[in-house]
Amino acid sequence: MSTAIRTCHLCEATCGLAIELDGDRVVAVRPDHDDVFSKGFICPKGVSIKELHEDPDRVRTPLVKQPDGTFAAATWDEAFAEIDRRLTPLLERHGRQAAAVYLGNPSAHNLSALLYGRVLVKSLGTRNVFTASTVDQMPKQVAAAWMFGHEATIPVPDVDRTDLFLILGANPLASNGSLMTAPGMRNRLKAIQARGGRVVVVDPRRSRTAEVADEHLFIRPGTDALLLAALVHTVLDEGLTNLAAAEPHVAGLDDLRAALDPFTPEAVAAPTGIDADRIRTLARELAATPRAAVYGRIGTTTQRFGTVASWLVDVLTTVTGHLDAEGGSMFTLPATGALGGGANGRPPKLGRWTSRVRGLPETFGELPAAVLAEEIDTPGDDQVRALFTIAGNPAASLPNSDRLDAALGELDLMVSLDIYVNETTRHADVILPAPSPLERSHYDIALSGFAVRNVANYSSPSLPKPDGVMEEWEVLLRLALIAAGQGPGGDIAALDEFIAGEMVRRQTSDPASRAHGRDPAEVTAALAGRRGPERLLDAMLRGGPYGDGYGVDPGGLSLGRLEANPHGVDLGPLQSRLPDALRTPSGKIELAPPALLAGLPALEAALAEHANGGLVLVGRRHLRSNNSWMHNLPVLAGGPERCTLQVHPDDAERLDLTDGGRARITSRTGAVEAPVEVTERVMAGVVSLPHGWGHDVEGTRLRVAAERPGANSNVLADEELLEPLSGTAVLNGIPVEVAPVAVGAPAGAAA
Ligand SMILES: Nc1nc2c(c(=O)[nH]1)N[C@H]1C(S)=C(S)[C@@H](COP(=O)(O)OP(=O)(O)OC[C@H]3O[C@@H](n4cnc5c(=O)[nH]c(N)nc54)[C@H](O)[C@@H]3O)O[C@H]1N2
Ligand SMILES: Nc1nc2c(c(=O)[nH]1)N[C@H]1C(S)=C(S)[C@@H](COP(=O)(O)OP(=O)(O)OC[C@H]3O[C@@H](n4cnc5c(=O)[nH]c(N)nc54)[C@H](O)[C@@H]3O)O[C@H]1N2
Ligand code: SF4
Ligand SMILES: [Mo]
Repeated sequence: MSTAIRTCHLCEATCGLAIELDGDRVVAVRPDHDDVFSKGFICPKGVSIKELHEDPDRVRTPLVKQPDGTFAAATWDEAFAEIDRRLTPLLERHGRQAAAVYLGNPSAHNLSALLYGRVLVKSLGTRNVFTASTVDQMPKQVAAAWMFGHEATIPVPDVDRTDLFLILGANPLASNGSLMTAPGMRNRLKAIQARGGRVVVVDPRRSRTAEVADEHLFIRPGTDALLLAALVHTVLDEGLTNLAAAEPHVAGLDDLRAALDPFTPEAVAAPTGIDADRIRTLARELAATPRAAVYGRIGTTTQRFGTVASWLVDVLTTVTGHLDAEGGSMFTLPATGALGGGANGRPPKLGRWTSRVRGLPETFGELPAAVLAEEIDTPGDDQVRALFTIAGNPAASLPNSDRLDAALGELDLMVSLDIYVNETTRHADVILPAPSPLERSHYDIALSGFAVRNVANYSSPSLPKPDGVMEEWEVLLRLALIAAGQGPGGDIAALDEFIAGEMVRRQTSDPASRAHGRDPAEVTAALAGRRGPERLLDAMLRGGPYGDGYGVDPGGLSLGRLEANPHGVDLGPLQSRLPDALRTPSGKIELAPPALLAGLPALEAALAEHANGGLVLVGRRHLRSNNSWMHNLPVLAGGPERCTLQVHPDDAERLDLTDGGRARITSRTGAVEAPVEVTERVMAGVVSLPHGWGHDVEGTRLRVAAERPGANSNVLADEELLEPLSGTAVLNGIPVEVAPVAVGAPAGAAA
């Protein structure tokens, strides 16, 4: 018996796991009580890693689609030869724009995809790059880029030291936190309350987090920006403005004041559904509490005013004196270097090109994922004919799933780097599997940049890689070489050398790096003996802010040091980072960038809106689910039905819906059916259905998930409803109609 310590890669909380092994067999997954950050917290998904590892449905060899539509196992050589045989002539004939890439959420928790995904993208040379960001946090990135100068310079709530925590549109007790890496949120919230602090949740549903909070304010979906504007308005109007230590670094306060003039608490009360007096007192509480943090997540981003709401979250923090302050919202300094590092003073990279069909602008190098379907199904020059999906399930995750599903079926070539035959990959011509999570190393480069403490934690593979398993970074490099026209047998070791050499060159010439000024040959020699992600990670750590500088500071971090500390290395609480963190052309925090002020006229128009009896749909997450892809694991799949339509009793009565009965939900784009859950936990006028379900399509290999398939809520999400400043899909606040399904009516029959 032995125990392997590793960090869970499944969500953003980065919990420490202790994997009990008997030889190569997993006996149990337990919490790692010695993990410097999670200290023994894990959730049921962490435990399910055993079942994920053992899942008989998990793809273990490359699969190639046969003429009869079934998949046959193939060798890696056969799979790459097939891709080369089909991709190379396609690119020659139709050009580089005929290829598209979609990178899904697990890529953000995956060293291979994070460090080598871009190599494939670059090698393809296409502008048709899509990720889950534009169904997620892109509004926050756009707001951060304008305010702070880099899309990754996003402050995180310093939860462990705050005394007033205002949470909008997030349910960390289910999601375990997002853009706020903080394992064990329940205990962290309890600790706020134990020290006399308060937690206030703004949500159209009484979520699990709202239930444990000191106060819950129901809000009409899509109106958070109005509430936030009124909170800022009140602070400015009542003379409560306090920029605190950020004062010398703030620009645009007067422009902000003028722009927010229409948004009084009285004006937003009707559209938001929140009492004007409560808005005023909340603003005063935020201003009067020495340590307070404001945090908005999915409910504030994937909605029609996502970028404005994301911007105003940090404006509110700033004008109440809580930006870059202990217990407020702070910038991290991760071990691999600040995410927003690098060049100073350039405006954000936005709108440098547009999508072919709808002419929508790119955002930081990617196009809105909501246009993927039309780029495939609309004929013309540069039509997308080949698609690579990397750890993504767009058929379940993007708006108007019916259209996208049909479009995926029309592609000339689809290649998926994935571990399941699911709603998306069933359309692939070739599926290339990834190792089991236990067979690979892990370091959360992306999420440690949003952690509420600075922590570094590396996990070696817990189990040896079985014969025939190929690392994802090697697969990505092989694909990159095929895309570059070098055929299926290109020299990936040479390409990897080149990539590492580029990193060394960047480090040695970057004044912020601890390798600055060093001889690149010497640095390269110090990294010898490692390759792939380990070499790049070692370089990032050693040149990073706590690094050993390749021997200059022997106590500093290196991959070797992390290997010797499997429970992680704690680098301490967040520290003030102003003005170093700023990368705006002015070097200041821009409170009122014109590009964001441009979102206010539409917001002002929303002041005239009030409840009209129509229903809007919002989503929700459950602790035992993870987007679309963990429904095949028995330990998570059991228990009560989770894909239910939550309906307020008043609406249920009006619409003749009964608890436990079925409803048909219809939007502009489609219709689905789901069991009804009548509950006061959702506000009147709002219905809630979780996303990531709908596993009843043909041709998948998800035996457990297919038993309780649920309905795909993205059939209802409208690809035409986009938040204009970031190209992010509106996934919360979708107008729908709901009607009962008569008992005994055939499935799919309209009621
Ligand atoms: N209506 C609605 N839609 C939403 C959301 C919502 O709240 N409401 N949320 C949105 C958000 S926040 C996100 S992030 C997206 C997620 O959207 P996606 O990233 O497209 O979808 P996931 O469900 O995360 O699917 C992950 C895929 O990665 C595969 N996978 C898992 N592990 C690995 C691995 O180790 N390697 C590889 N190569 N593949 C792996 C899985 O089999 C699955 O196919 O969905 C978005 N869609
Ligand atoms: N268990 C589990 N954990 C996960 C995931 C998962 O699928 N399952 N997904 C992971 C991913 S990819 C992400 S991005 C994160 C997301 O993490 P969170 O943002 O915490 O996600 P949710 O739990 O969906 O919480 C969003 C809340 O917003 C509310 N909401 C909807 N519309 C509005 C609105 O207009 N205004 C306001 N104020 N609230 C609104 C919903 O009712 C819901 O309670 O979770 C991650 N963690
Ligand atoms: S909270 Fe997230 S990181 Fe922690 S065990 Fe659960 S899934 Fe893994
Ligand atoms: Mo996400």
